Amino acid sequence: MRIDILTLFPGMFEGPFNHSILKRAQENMLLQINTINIRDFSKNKHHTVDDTPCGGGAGMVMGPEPLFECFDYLQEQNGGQVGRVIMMCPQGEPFTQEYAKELAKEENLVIVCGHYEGIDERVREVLVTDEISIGDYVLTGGELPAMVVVDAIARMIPGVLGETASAEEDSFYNGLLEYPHYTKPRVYRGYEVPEILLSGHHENIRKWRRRQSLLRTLERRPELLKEVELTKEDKKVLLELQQQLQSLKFENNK
Ligand code: 4GY
Repeated sequence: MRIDILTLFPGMFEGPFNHSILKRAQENMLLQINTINIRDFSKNKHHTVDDTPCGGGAGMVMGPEPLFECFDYLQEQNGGQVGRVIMMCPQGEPFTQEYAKELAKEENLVIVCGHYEGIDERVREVLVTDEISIGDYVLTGGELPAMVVVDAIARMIPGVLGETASAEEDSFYNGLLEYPHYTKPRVYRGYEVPEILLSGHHENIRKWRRRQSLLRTLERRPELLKEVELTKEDKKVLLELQQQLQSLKFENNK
C-alpha cells in the first residue's frame, strides 16, 4: 500500500515511521509512506498557506489553493486517480478497528493533515472522501491522528506483523478486550504468573484466556458485548461472571 500524507510539517513523521514494525514494513515493500509538504504547492510570493477567516474571528484558516494544486500533482502522478482521501478532524467518523481493517484493503490512500483553526471547507467538499476522528478531543493538528491511523492500518496489511505475532488474537479483532499476558520469571518479587499458564494444558489455557477477556470486557467496556458474536459457552461464562460481580457488590454494600 502507498500512503501520501499532505502536511505542513513533514518532519513530524520522521520518527514514528522509521522504527520497529513500520520501518520493516517499508523495507519489505509492503508499505510506502510518502510525505508531501503542502507549502511546496503555494504559488504566492511568500509561500503562505493560511489566511484570516472570511467573516472574521480568531486564528488562521488553511486556504484551498495549495491543497487543490497538490491534488492536481497527485492525479498527474497516478494517471488521473487518487483513491480515498482521508481528512483527520474531530468532526469525522470515529476511528475503529473495523475502519482500519477496511482501509487496509486499499491500494493507495491520501491523508490530509489540517493545522491552525482548520481547512477551507471547499477542500472537504470537493477533495475529501473520508473524515476520520481518533477521539473526542481537539489537537493542534492532524499529524498525530494521521500517524495513529497509518499505524493501525499498517498492522492489518498481510505480512506486516510477520509469522509469530498475529492481529487475529488481539484486542478488538474479536470485539472483546484482550486477556492479560505474562512472561518469565514465574515469580518476580513475590508476584506470581497464574498457575494455569504453566500447566501446559492448552484447552484449559484457552478457556482461561477467553474467560479473562469476557471478564475485562464486562467490567470495563460492557457496551462492547452487544456487538460481539458469543458462543453458548461464552454466554454461560458471562452469566456466571455477572452473578459473581453482582454478589461482590452486594457484599461491599452490607
Ligand atoms: N481528534 N481526530 C483530530 C484533531 C486537529 C485544526 C483540523 C481528532 O482526528 N483529528 O483533533 N485534529 C484539528 C486541528 C484543523 C484538525
